[in-house]
Amino acid sequence: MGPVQVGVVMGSSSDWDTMAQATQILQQFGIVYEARVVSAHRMPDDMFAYAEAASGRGLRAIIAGAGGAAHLPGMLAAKTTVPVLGVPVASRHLQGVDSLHSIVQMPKGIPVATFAIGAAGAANAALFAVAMLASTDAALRGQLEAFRAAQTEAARAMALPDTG
Ligand code: RP5
Repeated sequence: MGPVQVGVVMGSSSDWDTMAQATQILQQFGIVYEARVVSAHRMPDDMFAYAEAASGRGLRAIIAGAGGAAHLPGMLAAKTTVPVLGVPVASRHLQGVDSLHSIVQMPKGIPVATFAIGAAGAANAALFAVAMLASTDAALRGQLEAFRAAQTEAARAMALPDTG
């Protein structure tokens, strides 16, 4: 196994069910990743240390998921030039709209690529990271094309109930 290419971080273990959708995709494509809890408000020093070390450790992307006042992706992005892909996790009271707005509304100058709320966003963030890595890896690009082709075939094979 080579060096870690993608970091998957989240604000709490309660985000794991959502963020596991990202790690499953990375596993499927054979990407070397790590998954960690790095809470922005409960462990801010650890969060900054993680971001500051990311480039030197060779990380090519950081997928960061958080819910509520979801400042984790933006604060990571403030401390590293490694691309940060933000995943809004569904929250208890506002169903993740708060998370989405917290992540997507970055002021000009520090970008966070923001994905859909919840499981689809986590999976798509991982697929986006795969696409980024595939831009310099022909074998991985082939894997991504095969994934898309299989998805197309599955959609073509979809059957609907007989409605007469
Ligand atoms: C955020 O607060 C986490 O990302 C999580 O989505 C949310 C709730 O965390 P817990 O109270 O479940 O630990 O920091």
